[in-house]
Amino acid sequence: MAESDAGADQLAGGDGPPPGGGGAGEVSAVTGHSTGTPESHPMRAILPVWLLVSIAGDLLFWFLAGPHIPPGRMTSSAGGAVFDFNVLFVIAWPVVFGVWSYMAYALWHWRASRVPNDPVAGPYSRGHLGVQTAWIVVSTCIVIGVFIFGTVELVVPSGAGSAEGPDPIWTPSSHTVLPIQVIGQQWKWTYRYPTFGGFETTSLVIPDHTTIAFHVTSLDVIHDFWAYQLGVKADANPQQDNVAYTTTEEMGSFVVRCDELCGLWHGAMFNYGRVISKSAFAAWAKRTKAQLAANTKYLPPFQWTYVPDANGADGGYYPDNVDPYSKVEIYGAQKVKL
Ligand SMILES: [Cu+2]
Repeated sequence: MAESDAGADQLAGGDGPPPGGGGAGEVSAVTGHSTGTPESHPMRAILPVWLLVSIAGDLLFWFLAGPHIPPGRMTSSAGGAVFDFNVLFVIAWPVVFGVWSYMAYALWHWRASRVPNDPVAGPYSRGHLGVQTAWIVVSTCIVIGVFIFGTVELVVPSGAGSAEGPDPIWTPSSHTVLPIQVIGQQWKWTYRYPTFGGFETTSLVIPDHTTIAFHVTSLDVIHDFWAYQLGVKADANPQQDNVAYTTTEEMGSFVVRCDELCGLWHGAMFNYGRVISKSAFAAWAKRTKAQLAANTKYLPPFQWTYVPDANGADGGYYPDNVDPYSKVEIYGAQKVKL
């Protein structure tokens, strides 16, 4: 901005050479106003246009695109991510459009063909107090505002769907939190339900309108539990209980992927999950607990973390006398013949 003001001053008869054929009486093609004095700088005439396009763009985005921004609103953390993105867009758009406007003005105003014999470099600008003050004040307000907004948005939804380690700083206000253990291993995800006897499944089923505490861990290398539609992402580290909270708000299905390069079949390390009604979940949990009872007894007792090598040669999680690829195993996978 400062540069443009000084530039206009110079073009209007300051130290610089007169613009080609124009001089003090130059008429701006952008605004139709004279650039003869600093008060009538074309950028001032662009301000109302900038304001109008900024407000219109923000409103159109908020009401037309905003509700459809991924990852949707299946959980508090997904909805929070959408809200945060939309607010940041609304803040960013006037800045982006302001930069574009000035760039368009600069490209037009200082184009080579307009002043054929002039050096390409524009004039220097120094000492415009108003522009400098506005620049610092506006920049500071935006940065501090975004900092406060970001901090509040991180704290209020109990960590915003991100993992907080074994001892979370921010815990949910809800007193009924359903703990679900997420276990990563090369190369699959499984889920244990400690409040239902510790059975283990290969798809993640969770009840609607419930605060969930995901306890994410790994049996081998570092994986990353990424349930995109839930807005939850947490590293799965061996012998670490990494806690991530979220509250379900809509029913639907979602994908769980590994988001940490973890070996040859990392790309195939995904499965699916569903958010179902509370009553359907209660029935599902009761039914699944009974169905998997024969498998559950072979699992190690539920713990927040596991020490794979302490238990045996088959990767440790399963007892030595149980082949994890046998028929009693719940995954349905076939043992690879080497
Ligand atoms: Cu992985």
